[in-house]
Amino acid sequence: MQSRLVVATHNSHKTEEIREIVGSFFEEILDLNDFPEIPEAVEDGTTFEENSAIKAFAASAMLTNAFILADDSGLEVDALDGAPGVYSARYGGEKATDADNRKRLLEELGKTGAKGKSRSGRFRCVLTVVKADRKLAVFSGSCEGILANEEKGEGGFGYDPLFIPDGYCETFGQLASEVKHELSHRGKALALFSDWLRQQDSK
Ligand code: ITT
Repeated sequence: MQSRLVVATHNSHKTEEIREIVGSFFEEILDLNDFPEIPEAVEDGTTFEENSAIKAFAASAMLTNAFILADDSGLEVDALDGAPGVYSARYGGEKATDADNRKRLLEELGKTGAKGKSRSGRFRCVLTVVKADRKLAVFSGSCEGILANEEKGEGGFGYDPLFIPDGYCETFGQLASEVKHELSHRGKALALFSDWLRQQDSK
């Protein structure tokens, strides 16, 4: 197996979660913050699958022969017809912070008047593994839940303080990171990646 994994992301929260879940498979896990010369990929796909592949191949073009994992993820809210979806990172504007995105989400949800279970939604994550410009594997995960009326909890990142996974009363911002990893879109996709890594090792 590879000793180094490069995660094709500038989001260090994602990298940290990936380290926590699959760190034991690699001697080191880097991300694009370690390669400032690599420009930001243009995420102009219309699906998580497309944007995940775009990010993986953009990094691969600059890091010849590196073992690369890209993560494209986001939140779909039923009362908003699936928004923010693939636009989750930019929901609050082109340079939006996580706080801006959460503020816009609460505003848009407020306009719908949706309450309780009608505030259902899900996180989605698509991981793409690329090496030497070849797509080796794609893994997906999703996590169903409902959107809270207000932010709760300081943990996690992004929309976590607003997302209550099914079967729980607390948001991902309140739940321990181990619990989030068991339930989350990324945790599920990374569990499939882990199985794949084990299979590669046994070949
Ligand atoms: P890269 O493109 O550099 O990977 P990004 O943060 O822009 O970083 P995406 O394009 O995949 O990544 O956008 C994901 C959006 O969904 C972003 O707003 C995240 O905050 C949010 N998101 C993804 N996973 C999440 C999680 O586990 N918890 C909360 N929010 C999450």
